[in-house]
Formats: sequence, C-alpha cells, structure tokens
Amino acid sequence: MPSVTTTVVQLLAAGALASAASFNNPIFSGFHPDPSCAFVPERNNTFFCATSSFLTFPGLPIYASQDLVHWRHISNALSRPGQLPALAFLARGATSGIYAPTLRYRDGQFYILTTLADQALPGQNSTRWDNFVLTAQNPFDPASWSDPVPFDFPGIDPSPFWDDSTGTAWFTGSVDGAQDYHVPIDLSTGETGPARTHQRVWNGTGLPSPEAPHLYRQADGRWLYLVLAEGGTRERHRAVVARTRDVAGPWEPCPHNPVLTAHGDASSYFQAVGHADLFQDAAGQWWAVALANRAGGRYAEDPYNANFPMGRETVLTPVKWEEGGWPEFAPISGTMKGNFSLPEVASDDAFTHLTPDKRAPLRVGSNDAIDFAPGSTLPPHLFHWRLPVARNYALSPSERPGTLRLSSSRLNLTGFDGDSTRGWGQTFLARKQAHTRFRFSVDVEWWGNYDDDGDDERRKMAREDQEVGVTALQDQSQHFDLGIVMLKTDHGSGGGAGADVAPHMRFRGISTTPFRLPERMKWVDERYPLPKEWWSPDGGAGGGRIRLQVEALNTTHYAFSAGLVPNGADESDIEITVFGHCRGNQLVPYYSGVVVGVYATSNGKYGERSFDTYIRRWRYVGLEQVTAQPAVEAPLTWD
Ligand SMILES: *[C@@H]1O[C@H](CO)[C@@H](O)[C@H](O)[C@H]1NC(C)=O
Ligand SMILES: *[C@@H]1O[C@H](CO)[C@@H](O)[C@H](O)[C@H]1NC(C)=O
Ligand SMILES: *[C@@H]1O[C@H](CO)[C@@H](O)[C@H](O)[C@H]1NC(C)=O
Ligand SMILES: *[C@@H]1O[C@H](CO)[C@@H](O)[C@H](O)[C@H]1NC(C)=O
Ligand SMILES: *[C@@H]1O[C@H](CO)[C@@H](O)[C@H](O)[C@H]1NC(C)=O
Ligand SMILES: CC(=O)N[C@H]1CO[C@H](CO)[C@@H](O)[C@@H]1O
Repeated sequence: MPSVTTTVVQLLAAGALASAASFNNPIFSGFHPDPSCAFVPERNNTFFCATSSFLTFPGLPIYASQDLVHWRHISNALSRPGQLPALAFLARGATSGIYAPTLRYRDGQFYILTTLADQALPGQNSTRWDNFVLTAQNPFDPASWSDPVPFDFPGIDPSPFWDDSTGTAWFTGSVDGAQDYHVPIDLSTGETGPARTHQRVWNGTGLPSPEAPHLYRQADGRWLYLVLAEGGTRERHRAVVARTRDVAGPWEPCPHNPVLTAHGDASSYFQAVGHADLFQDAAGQWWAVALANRAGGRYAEDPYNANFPMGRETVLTPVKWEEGGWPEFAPISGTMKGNFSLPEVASDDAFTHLTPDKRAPLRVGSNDAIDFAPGSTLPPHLFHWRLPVARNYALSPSERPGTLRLSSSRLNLTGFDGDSTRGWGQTFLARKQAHTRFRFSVDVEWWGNYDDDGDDERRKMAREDQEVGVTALQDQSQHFDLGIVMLKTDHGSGGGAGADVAPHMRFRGISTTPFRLPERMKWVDERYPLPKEWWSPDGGAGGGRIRLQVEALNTTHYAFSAGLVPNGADESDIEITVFGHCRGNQLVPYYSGVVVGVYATSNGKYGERSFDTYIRRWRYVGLEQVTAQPAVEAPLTWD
C-alpha cells in the first residue's frame, strides 16, 4: 500500500493534480440513452458524442468537448424533416423511434449508424428496423449531416468497424435480442456483403439481450475486443467483454465479467448501468460512456414503481486498460474521483470558429432564458414530438414580435390511444428535464388571446376545449398538464366568450402506460374558473399575461402552478398558485425521460389551427442535481 504522501507525489509527477481528477455524473443528464463517443485528434483533440433520441425532432443530438467536463450541444444530426419522413407516423408510444447510434470518425468524415425502430410492426417483419448511415464533414453544421443511406439489417445497434489491414468496413449489430453479427458494408452505398459473409460473434455470458456490440483494437493490434450490453436495459443491465485473434472466433470472455454494472449494488444511486462505448484520449487514457438511471437501490425491487423520471442518462468513467489486458471500469458515482487525469486544455473551447453562424454552441447543463427575439432561431435542445407541422410555429411573428406563435393542433398530448398521431402532429415544443429539481415556465400572452368581444375572428380561443398549457410528459400515456382551457360554465357568466364557455385553469393528467399495473394507473381532472382579475379584456392591472409553471419540488414530486404577470412586475411580485401535483413514479420511463414544454390543442375538435396563441419568456432553471442516494429514501407507493 503506498502511503498518502507517495500517492500525492505520483499524482504530481503525472500532472494529474493540476487537472483535479474529479468530475460529475451524469455528463448528459435527463433523457440521454445509449451514448456513443469518438475522440478525434485531427479535430483539435475533441471528443464528440451522440445519444438516442426516440420520437424527438430534431433528433440525434451531438455534443463536443475538449476536456470531457465542459460540453456543448453543437448540432443535431437529424434536423430536416426530409431526412426521415417516417418519424411522423411511428406508433407504440416512445418505444419507437431513433435507437442507439454509434458515432465514429475516419479519414475526415464523421459517421453515425443508427436505427429507426417501428415497434408497432411484428418482430419478424424486418421493416421494423430501418437501419441507416449518416455522415458529416463538419458536425458543427446541421446542414453538413447527410440524408440517411439505408442498409439492410434485421436488427439494432449497428456499430461500424474498419479493418485496418484491408481497409474494409464492417458493422456489428444485434438481432432478436439473442445474437450478434459482424457484417461487411460499403458505408457510402449501404450495400452489405452476401449472407455467407455475415459472421456470428460472441453473444455474451448467457443473459438476455446481448446488444450494443462495439469492437475495438488497442494500439498493438494483437487482440480484437468486443464490448456488449446484456441483461436488458433495466435492473440486470451490464457491460461484458470478450476478445479474439480473429473475428471468426474463438472468443475468450473476460474472467472478471461483468466489467461494469450496478446490478446487486443497492447502495448505488446509479442503476441499470450498461451500454458502454470506449474511446482513448490524447494521453492514452481510456474512457467509457454508458447509460444509467438515477433510481436508487430500491429500483430492482419494483422497477415500474421506482422513481427515476429522467430515465436513462449518460455517465462517464475512466477505464484502466493495459495493452493486451482486460479493461477495468471505475464504478459509476455522482462524483468521480481517482487515479486518472482529465485531458488538459488551455481553456474550454467555445468552438465559435467552427459553427456556421460563428456563435458559441449551447453549453450542456445551462439554464434557458429564451425571449423569441426577432431574427432569432430556436436553440438546438428544443424539440417536437415526432415531426412538427411547420406552419403551426412562428418565431416572433410580425403581429406580436418577441413571442412564439403556436397554432393549435387537433390532437392533444395523448393523441390517439396514448400512442400514435397518424402523422397529424401535435403542437408541442419541449426540452428535457435535466435536473432533479428545476423550474420551467412560460408566459401566455392572454390579452387578445380569447374572443372577448363576440366577433367571429377564427383564430382566437373561444370554443369549448381549446387549450394552451404546460406539461411534464414521459410519453403520450403519461403526462400531467396545466392548461388554460375554454370550458362550459354552470352559470353562463362567460364574460363575453359566448354564452356558456369561459376560460378555466385545468390540471389534467394520465398515467396509464402498459408498463404500469392497472391498479396503479392514474387520471386526474381538476378545473377552476380563471380568476376574473387574470382575464380582464384590456389586460387591466394585469397586462394580460399568465405564467404557467412546472417545478420538480424534490426527487419525487412535481408541482403545476400559474399566476398573473402584472404590468411592469418585478419577478418577485408574481404570485404563483399551485393547481396540482404529480409524482415522479407516475411518469415511468421505458426508453425515454421526462420532457417539459408548452402545447396548444383543441382536444380533438374543429380541425387543425382552430386558434393561435402567443408564448413569451421561456425559462428553465436547474435548481438541484441529486447524484447520491438520499439518506432517507422516499417510500415506494403509488396511491
Ligand atoms: C411488414 O410491414 C410492412 C409495413 O407495414 C408491410 O407492408 C409488409 O407487408 C410486412 N411484411 C410482412 C412479411 O409481414
Ligand atoms: C496511478 O496510475 C499510474 C498510471 O497508471 C500508476 O503508475 C500508479 O501506480 C497509480 N497509482 C495508484 C495509487 O494506483
Ligand atoms: C484548438 O483548441 C484550443 C483550446 O481550446 C483553442 O484555443 C484553439 O483555437 C483550437 N484551434 C482550432 C484550430 O480549432
Ligand atoms: C416532496 O414534496 C412533496 C410535495 O410538497 C411532499 O409531500 C413530500 O413529502 C416531499 N418529499 C420529500 C422526500 O421531501
Ligand atoms: C385528448 O383528446 C381526446 C380527443 O382527441 C380526448 O378524448 C381526450 O380526453 C383528451 N385527453 C387528454 C388527457 O389529453
Ligand atoms: C442464440 C445463440 O447463439 N446463443 C448462443 C450464445 O452463446 C452460448 C455460448 O457460446 C451458446 O451456448 C448459445 O447457444
């Protein structure tokens, strides 16, 4: 055992102390499953990562960093609806969509191999898995990402690998949750080799779902290593390794598999750890990214009642891997400390010289203060659910500059059966919950927003069930919404908006996913007449704005609140009233994670665009990141 003094001397010698070998997990918090990263010395020693995006559009977010600590969201590889029209039509909630990308760089080009999964098709139907390649020369420019080049593969998790001796490209991928294959491919055309050239590779230690197969060679090139995820992406999830001299086998499993897991470790707040991808920095240090749930030790007892609304997030860990040896992963925790050196860079590069508009890309983990200024564009981390109907969104329209105009969709956030939207679209703009505690709010410009004078201007909110609101949404069958909605009144004192409808606040939610037992399903529907002083037609003292807010109060509860924004009000003057609560375990993640945002709908009536509404002042503030098991765990209940 080296003494403490010796350790310090060694660290100093290695220059590690200067870089303070410590960083925090998750590196990409909230809904960021299936990470894959590449280190690119040719691009100024930069690390690039991508994660799965399921139904969100834009999708396939790309992150970059030079020090593995400061990350920026540099682009989305899917940013043009024309790249993937089929995304509009997928059913099966949020379990369909863009699955596990693998990001790699070779000879001046970035590659992503990924799958558009349509879970509504039977497993035997190979069109269920639409596999394709995207390429880019400049990943900082969304326009540089190509249209998909499809290739034939009846499975998921394709990961490219180049045979350096022959220059041939291959990919590994997973089929039927049981077998992994190695297939030759021409990455420019998508043509794959004939069936006889497809090789079965090691399929793990016998647990179900051997997937996310990634192949690596170390510098000396003697061994080919295969890293797999197995056990399924929940309680038993883990990373395992095997090696071979030749891809045809035999494969030698690592004697200390699993090399990374939290299964069986109830003390770990990070659970379901697995789906690892490795990369090496300029100093030769190996690193791995993986996915994890911040679910706590109770997770394994009852995963679909556990509390981890943010779902699968991205974590980073140093890997000790001697040439010819087996990789040793440090276990995942909220603060990673140890005998490793983070890459040393002079300063955190803002990458401004690489972006098309010469502006710094968004820093990962930052708060939002979006004011929809004239001439601005939406930042890359805001997204829609499937493809947007473009004309339903107008940023800073001439009639109300500094707002976002939303035109209503017929469908609400539940859509058809809590499942599909049949290509109709939902008027919805969202971002990920990225902190344990956060506060998200928008102001609805209410003045002139409803039909107060009885004329028949079509675009105002006047008719029953027209609604604008904010939500915390896991998927179409699990969301809680606070909306301003036109509803019938008992007393007909609508104040002008027709004889018998008037604006109300409504807190409504459903939690009916099939992954939740029937007795644990939940519906709420609470209505309150909009306070009179909130909707005086001239804006009155109020200036006609209503703030709608969603807040995570602690690890288990969300609050939905609203308040009048008086003219010229100081932020501290705004009185916010709570209209409802929901619990984190009513938003159970399957593959995705909670998103928060704003919607406009007529709840199935009057066709598309039956009214317009105007949103101002989009704010998201991260308040707390809980990354270790709380001393007293909240009990698992679902009443
Ligand atoms: C697979 O699904 C596609 C799309 O729904 C359908 O057109 C095709 O007939 C199906 N094929 C089989 C073999 O079931
Ligand atoms: C820290 O890592 C270095 C380089 O891998 C190694 O030489 C050294 O022995 C390690 N120190 C400890 C205390 O593990
Ligand atoms: C490389 O990175 C450094 C450190 O962040 C930065 O100062 C420099 O401008 C970058 N150079 C290029 C060519 O990107
Ligand atoms: C979280 O907040 C809710 C609502 O205020 C409260 O009922 C609950 O006791 C809180 N939980 C913890 C662990 O503090
Ligand atoms: C959504 O809209 C449908 C009509 O399309 C309606 O039946 C349903 O009650 C609404 N529910 C929710 C929770 O959004
Ligand atoms: C489906 C399949 O190929 N399973 C194989 C995975 O590997 C083990 C061990 O080599 C075999 O026993 C299984 O048959």
